Amino acid sequence: MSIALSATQCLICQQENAEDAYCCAGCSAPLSMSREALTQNRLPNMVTVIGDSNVGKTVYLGYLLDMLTRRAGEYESVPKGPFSINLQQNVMGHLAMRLFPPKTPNEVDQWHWAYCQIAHKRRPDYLYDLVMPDMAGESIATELDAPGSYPAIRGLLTQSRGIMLLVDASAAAMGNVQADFFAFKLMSYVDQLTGLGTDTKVDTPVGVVLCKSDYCPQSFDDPITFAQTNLNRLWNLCDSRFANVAYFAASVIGAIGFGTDEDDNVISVPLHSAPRGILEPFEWLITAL
Ligand SMILES: Nc1nc2c(ncn2[C@@H]2O[C@H](COP(=O)(O)OP(=O)(O)O)[C@@H](O)[C@H]2O)c(=O)[nH]1
Ligand SMILES: [Mg+2]
Ligand SMILES: [Zn+2]
Repeated sequence: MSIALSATQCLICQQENAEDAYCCAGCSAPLSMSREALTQNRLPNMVTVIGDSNVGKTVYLGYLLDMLTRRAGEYESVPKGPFSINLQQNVMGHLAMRLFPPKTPNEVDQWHWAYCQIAHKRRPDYLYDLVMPDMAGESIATELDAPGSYPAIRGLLTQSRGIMLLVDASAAAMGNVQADFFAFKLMSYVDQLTGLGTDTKVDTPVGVVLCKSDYCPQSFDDPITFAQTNLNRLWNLCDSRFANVAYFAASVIGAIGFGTDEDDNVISVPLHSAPRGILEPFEWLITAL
């Protein structure tokens, strides 16, 4: 990969930006990614978190970042830019009040990019860039159906060294095919981006995170069989086209209750948080890079 590093050029969509810009005018990616790469004189080691709308991306990533900043595992995260802290604060703050954080807006200019640098505690010189464009799943769906609609998604996936694909396991277990199709389409898009022939598998590591697994605990016992059964299209494509895929069940909720909001709509209430399988997919992915 050859990218000429410059503090004003967006790493994702290559657009030139003003000297004092905070976000890219083309794709809203934080320009701190370019600045960090330049000051540290290295190409980014990008890991992207992606998935359909409502699969649990915000909750998962907010929780993961919080665990990392509290040094729960082998790695430590240093947030770059206020949105990354806001994301974490938003998730932890709402869960503490027994609420899920509110939804992400749809407009491109309202995408929020979480960007953190991750360092291994014993090897602090080796840094990874964890990015999540907290975009609405609809934008990703639009890009998958009509490639070129959102150049940022293409730029991001082309440059990612690792991908965390989040899937709604509870929907999949209940026979909702949308969960499978979305992930299937996304992986097929990634496969085509690499432009490899049929005899060569894509070696970008992909961690498939089965979110909301508290609803379907069997996924914790055997995530591979779970995926093979409930996400069969995705599983088959990964099996035939990707060399480096692993499946992980994850959940942040210990028990869920049901209540109503001020308009009398039924909402789920996270009674207490009990993280399971949050760090594992991340640590696997970093090791696999
Ligand atoms: N039971 C359960 N529900 C979850 C979990 N994570 C998220 N959810 C539910 O999924 C909804 C969407 O989560 P969110 O992180 O906002 O999804 P996003 O659109 O992918 O960012 C939340 O409002 C919760 O109702 C989890 O670990 N367990
Ligand atoms: Mg979200
Ligand atoms: Zn850009």
